[in-house]
Amino acid sequence: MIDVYYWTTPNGHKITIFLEETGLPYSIKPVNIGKGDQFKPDFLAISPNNRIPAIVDNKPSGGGKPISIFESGAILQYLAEKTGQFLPADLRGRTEVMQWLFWQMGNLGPMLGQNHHFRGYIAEKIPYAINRYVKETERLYGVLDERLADREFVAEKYSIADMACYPWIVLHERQGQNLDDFPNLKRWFEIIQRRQAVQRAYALAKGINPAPPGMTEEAKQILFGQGRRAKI
Ligand SMILES: N[C@@H](CCC(=O)N[C@@H](CS)C(=O)NCC(=O)O)C(=O)O
Repeated sequence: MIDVYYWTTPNGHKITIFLEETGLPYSIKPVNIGKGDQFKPDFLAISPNNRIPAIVDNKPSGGGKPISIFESGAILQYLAEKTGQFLPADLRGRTEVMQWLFWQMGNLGPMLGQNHHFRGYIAEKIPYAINRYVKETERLYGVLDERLADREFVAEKYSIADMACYPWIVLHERQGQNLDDFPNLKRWFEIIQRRQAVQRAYALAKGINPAPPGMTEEAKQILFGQGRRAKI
């Protein structure tokens, strides 16, 4: 059984999509980041960067003590290697998936996260910041669209690279993007959206956090301007 420290955000969905795709048994441990659960010592022991997702594999391959992992890219890689699924074993195929996985981790996630922050979450609208991150989002969507021009998925087959990118594209409207401007990306998006496992992952999220999209003032206080804070 895999324990999944999870909240209903793009980085959380990546892991539940993988687990639903593979059928690996898992147990959700909700970490409500809008209430500050990410600062609890038990969670920080697993995820020292106070971010979801994280997992604990209680039955690692080869036996031994449970293994804990934070960072969604490291988790996807670990689970793909554990199951032998969604990451090719051959050098070229594996390298292709890993470079797009890292591209998501270093570009798509962080930049779109800043887009959400400046465009959506804060009351003060700073035109320079909004323009910077909306444009950068547009650029990254363009990179993906170009990549998908002659292939169905980001790498040769559906992989952990697709699972990492998809939850961020779900929020395209919030990012000021129109998928009609990116026809290859739109086709890819609709193919993944139709997958049963993806639908199950998003349905599960609704059960865990039925709150409407958006952020409460309490959550903003907890999430923004953290600086160096004492554990709670
Ligand atoms: N690079 C990390 C990013 C994780 C991340 O930013 N998680 C957010 C939710 S999407 C979080 O836990 N935020 C809590 C906080 O900011 O305190 C990953 O890919 O796992």
